[in-house]
Amino acid sequence: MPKVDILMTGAYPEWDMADLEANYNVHRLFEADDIQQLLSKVGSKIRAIATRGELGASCELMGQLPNLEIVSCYGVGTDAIDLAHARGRGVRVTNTPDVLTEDVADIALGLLLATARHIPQADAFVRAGQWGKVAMPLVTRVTGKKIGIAGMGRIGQAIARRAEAFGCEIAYFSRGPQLQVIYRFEPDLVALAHWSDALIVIVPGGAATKGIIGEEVLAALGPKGIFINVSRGSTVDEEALISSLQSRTIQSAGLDVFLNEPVIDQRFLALDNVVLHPHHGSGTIETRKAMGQLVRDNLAAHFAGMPLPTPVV
Ligand code: 8YV
Repeated sequence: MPKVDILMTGAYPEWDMADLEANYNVHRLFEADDIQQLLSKVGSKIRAIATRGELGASCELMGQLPNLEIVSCYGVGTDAIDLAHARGRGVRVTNTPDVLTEDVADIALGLLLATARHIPQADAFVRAGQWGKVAMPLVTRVTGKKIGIAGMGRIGQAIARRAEAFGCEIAYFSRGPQLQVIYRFEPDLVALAHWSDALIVIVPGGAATKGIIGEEVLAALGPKGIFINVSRGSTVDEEALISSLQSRTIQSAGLDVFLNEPVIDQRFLALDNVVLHPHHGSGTIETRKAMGQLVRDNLAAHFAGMPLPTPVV
């Protein structure tokens, strides 16, 4: 049987690339000098897109692939995929839920600890030979603090379990109360921020959550408040966040996601009260191997006419 033609929007680790190359005709959009030229040459042959969470698949791209059947996303967030376009054309969409939950939750807590306990600053302090010469400034405790979590899906719950182990009190904001959890539901994000010592955001990206963290929420979090974002840069009004950090309206932030990745707003770099992380919450070997496997399993199932392991559309 001839190999199916697939289009990749971005690179995967070498072990996934090798496997995909062995089983499909892989067309690398991310290496094309002229994207339009590549699309006009191979567009009509493409039956699948293999993409990544942050790269997605626009309606403009899918529109140039008349024989597209499936978009398989390496990532749980599908906000960058035009799901309405896919639905309208009967194009299937899959993602990689569950396998990355624990790692993203780990990095949420890691960023909280790094931000509150000044771990990057402490590392710089030791390397600069300051230890023993001046006192390391005292920092903020995490244990026992009030943690507000915006988003109580799988990752939100995994974050909450970790925060519980730190003896933290937990409340959450979500589309509605999540019956499977015991934490206090707070329908008002401003009220949640006001109550919280640290606010962790893990809502899905997309139109419904665009800019939900704005000036009012940050002001409510207050000058001792810590803000952590492991969701999408789009959930935050980044101007308001930068100005809150500059004016110390909030104490500090730990950020895994930004509005313009990877070319983030340069004003973040000048701030000493933010810990920056390059959208790498799921970036462990173990999880990335599982994500790549799931992308391939979804593609293989689709082309074998079998049920998709993790369908979104
Ligand atoms: C990945 C993500 O970093 O799962 C998601 O939605 O954004 C991340 O886990 C990304 O998809 C890998 O490129």
